[in-house]
Amino acid sequence: MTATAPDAGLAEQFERTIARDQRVEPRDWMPEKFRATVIRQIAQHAHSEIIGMQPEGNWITRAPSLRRKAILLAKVQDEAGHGLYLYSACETLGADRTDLTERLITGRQKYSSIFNYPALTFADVGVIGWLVDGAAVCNQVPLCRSSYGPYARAMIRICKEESFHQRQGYELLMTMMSGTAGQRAMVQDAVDRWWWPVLMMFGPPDRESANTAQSMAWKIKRHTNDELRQRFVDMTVPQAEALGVTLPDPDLRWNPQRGAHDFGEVDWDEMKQVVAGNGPCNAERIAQRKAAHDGGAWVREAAAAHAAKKAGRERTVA
Ligand code: BYC
Repeated sequence: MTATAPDAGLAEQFERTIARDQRVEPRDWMPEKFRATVIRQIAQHAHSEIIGMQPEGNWITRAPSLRRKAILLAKVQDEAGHGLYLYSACETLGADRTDLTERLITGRQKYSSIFNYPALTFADVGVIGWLVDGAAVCNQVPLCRSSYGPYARAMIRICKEESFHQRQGYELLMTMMSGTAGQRAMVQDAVDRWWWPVLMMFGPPDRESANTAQSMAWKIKRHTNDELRQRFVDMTVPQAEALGVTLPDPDLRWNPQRGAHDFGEVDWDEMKQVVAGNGPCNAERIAQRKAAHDGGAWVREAAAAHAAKKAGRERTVA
């Protein structure tokens, strides 16, 4: 139901809705560029949740105890759920889920760079919870106030679950840090490998962010990439201290003038390479997603046949 006629009254109403901090709903008129931007952001987010199941999913069969296995299974299942809410939110804008999946598999739509790094040890599962989900919470809590209604509402539940995920990661790491010297070294090694890629999750620096200005004006995004990256660093430093790990940045220090931490420059060339498809696990992640999609073809066919049969029966009864 795409309303394309830029009727002055409709455009004014849209602007008023944004100015008053109200939500744009699926049946409302919206500029096509707004629609395309929201579809792009939600689709990338949905793809990230689905691809994001892989690094941790690989550890389900190797979790060190039944308790850790049950926790991990539930977490990965939550991520599938997040993907589903987000694909549904995208469909309210007229996007087609099959098409979105196709775009992911063929590399025409992006997903978060972070999931192209490998989870090498079980400490990585804890660090993904603590830092990756921690960054996700920091980035996504403001999106509960995003101007597109179905996205904002989906984010409320997602954020509750993400903050639970973050705490489970931190609890796992606390347990490992109170274990052997080998376990503590494993946690530090995982922190050293994930810290910089996590800072890339917030997107390119504001000076290079193509979408931030317009997305902020439309209140799709509520803060810039750099603002949220700073907030995350400030939030994480005391957590690292409490845990007893060092963050691998020699330039990281409190700046009393700014009332915030200074920190080193992210390797933006590395980020560009990973986003362009040349990260350590890009090919593997997409191949696995494609295999799962192809393997599920019979389920989709059976569900469609069942739905057609059911509709036929209902027509006969009526
Ligand atoms: N990786 O103009 P910019 C999770 C793209 S799921 C790859 O600043 P924008 C979790 C960007 O999309 C985490 N691509 O863009 C799941 C844009 O692409 P186009 C996912 C990136 O949209 C499972 C271009 O670069 N979270 O937490 O204003 C387990 C220029 O950037 C990245 C979300 O999706 C990146 N890191 O801002 C555990 C949150 N960064 O225009 C955890 C929602 C940027 O070429 N999304 N790009 O298509 C957002 O908040 C914003 O879309 C972003 C980027 C801050 C990510």
